[in-house]
Amino acid sequence: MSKRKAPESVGPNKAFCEFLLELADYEKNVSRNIHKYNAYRTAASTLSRHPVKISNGKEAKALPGIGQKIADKIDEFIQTGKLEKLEKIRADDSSQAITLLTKVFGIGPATAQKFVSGGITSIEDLQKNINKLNNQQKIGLKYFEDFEKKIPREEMKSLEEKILKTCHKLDKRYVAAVCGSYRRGASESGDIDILLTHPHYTSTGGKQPHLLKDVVKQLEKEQLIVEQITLSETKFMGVCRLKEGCPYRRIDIMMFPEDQYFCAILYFTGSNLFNQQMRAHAVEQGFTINEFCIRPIGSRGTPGEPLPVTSEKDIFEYINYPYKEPTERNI
Ligand code: 8DG
Ligand code: CA
Ligand code: CA
Repeated sequence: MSKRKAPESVGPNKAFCEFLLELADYEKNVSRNIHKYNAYRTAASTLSRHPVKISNGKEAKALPGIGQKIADKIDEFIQTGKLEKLEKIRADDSSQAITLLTKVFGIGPATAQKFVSGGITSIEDLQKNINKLNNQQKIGLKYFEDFEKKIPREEMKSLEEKILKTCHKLDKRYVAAVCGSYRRGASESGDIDILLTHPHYTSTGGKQPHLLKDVVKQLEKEQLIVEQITLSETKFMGVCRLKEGCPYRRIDIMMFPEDQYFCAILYFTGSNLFNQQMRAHAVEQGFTINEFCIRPIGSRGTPGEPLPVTSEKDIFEYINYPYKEPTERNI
């Protein structure tokens, strides 16, 4: 999966969304406070969907997911045109360096901090210290500029067509779908997330490692996949390119048993925030959902047996949640 990308900051409250997302990034990468990160992102998501420009913190606080502290920041921003906290962060070289290094695929916040403490603070520094990088990070560095580029929907469509065609050339029974932001209708995506299943592969029927490997091998033969990062029975991470002249793109292919396909497609369609909210609702209704299955939670708090699922809608119905089309899951 790609680095968690910011929800789009658009609309009349764009300026607020932008500073909230910048604060969110700081909390994730530098302070490593995932709760604050989630709080800022939830607030930004709410504001990006609010149709009118808010004029003070109090108005913002009346919206879901915005508390007093964020309301205060909005007031400060409206009154002074800036945020002291953000000014400090921007002026701090080490915070800026950590934020930069985490943009490299394979470098997480902890590794970025380690590099920065060791004096490695730029992309050039990474290039000079290749020996300190693992395989995944080397690939992240090699394709740094391309991976920063968003993939236009048209290119996503062409990639989808090619990959599906390849799968079906191997075996008509493969079922494959591009999930992630593409399935949510995004005009551009950060990477390609493919979900793959096959009727011969079920959660009780044993492993079928060749099913994913065959697809990867064939896509390599067709020169679509150009680099492997990891390949297991169930997950491939790598690099692909539609054709010469196009940028290199990050691609994930996840293989799921047929009976878990719909929980998987729900999970990998996202958005991440949508999943969080849906899972929270599920728990309130006495269910637990993950990328494999939905299970009722028993009286002692332990999950029971997975429930039968034959569509995404089934999952929504179990937990009494109004069905949302993928394009309505962009929160
Ligand atoms: P993008 O690639 O266009 O930036 O957006 P995306 O397709 O929504 O994000 P992604 O990082 O490629 O992840 C694909 C889906 O995986 C995402 O929509 C929801 C699901 N997912 C979660 N939790 C997490 C998580 O913690 N990390 C990642 N990478 N994906 C997650 O529900
Ligand atoms: Ca991804
Ligand atoms: Ca994606």
